[in-house]
Amino acid sequence: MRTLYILGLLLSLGWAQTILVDGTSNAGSFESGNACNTGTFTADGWTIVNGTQTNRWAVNTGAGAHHGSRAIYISTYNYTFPGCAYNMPPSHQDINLQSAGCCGGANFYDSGGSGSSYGNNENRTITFYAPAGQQVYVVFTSFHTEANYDYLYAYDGPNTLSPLIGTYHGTTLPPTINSTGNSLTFRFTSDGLITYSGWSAIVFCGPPPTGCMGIPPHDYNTGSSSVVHFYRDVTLPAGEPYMTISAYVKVQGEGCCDYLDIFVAPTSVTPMAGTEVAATHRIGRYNMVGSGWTQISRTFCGTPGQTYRVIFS
Ligand SMILES: [Ca+2]
Ligand SMILES: [Ca+2]
Repeated sequence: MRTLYILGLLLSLGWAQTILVDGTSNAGSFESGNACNTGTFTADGWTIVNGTQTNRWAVNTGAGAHHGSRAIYISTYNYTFPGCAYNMPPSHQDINLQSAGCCGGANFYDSGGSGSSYGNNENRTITFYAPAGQQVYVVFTSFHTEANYDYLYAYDGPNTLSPLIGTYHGTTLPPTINSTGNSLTFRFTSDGLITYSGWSAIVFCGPPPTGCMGIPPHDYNTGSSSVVHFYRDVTLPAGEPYMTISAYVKVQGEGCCDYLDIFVAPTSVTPMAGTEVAATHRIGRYNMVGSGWTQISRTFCGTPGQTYRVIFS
């Protein structure tokens, strides 16, 4: 039997926030249930998928949280990584992210850095290395070169002889890219006229194949009828590759079998009662957290401007 309550408050820390659930004055709750306070509750932008189950998602309206009573927040913020910033170098550089202490994130810019443009007639390369068995991930947060004249190339390997991943120019933000091995090379070339601001990106190491959080596969599988969900879509703001979902939860279920899961999936994923969301989308799993409210916080990264489906199951 599952007894899962989600509630929460969240982390402010000065980041931009989207309030997903605000328990104040019964606004924004998911649904009333056996353990809920009385009152009128609404889904407030969330889709609840309970099927025929009696499980209830509840948002407490009890005292004491960041925004009124209890809420779930998503926080986004621009990261900078002190000591871990690389401009496109005049001559080739190999960057070992692990030995530099930058596997958790490094800022990567054109030759002009974050504040200036690249130069004319550039031909520069850099290679980032993750530890063996991991991959290099790159999330672009801004991009502007002269279309059809100033090109950024990404190669899946240690040099420009490695397979070409993509060629980027103009004002279209490159997609999030990653190596298949543990190295990724960039080359930038510009012609002799007209320069722009270049790019800003975040480079980090991560395990294959599930992306930023590297959540390992799980071997747990339920009987089909007890899987319920609630979900809504959230768009990452421009320039914001990271999203942190924070909440206070109570999770009291069978130690063997009952979990609260948090997923971030493409909007093509539609949760169905009785069916688990694919584990590859999971960013958090909680079981036997206890009878008291416990704060949880999970961060994932995606493509700025893209819409994702946040799913609690
Ligand atoms: Ca140019
Ligand atoms: Ca720049």
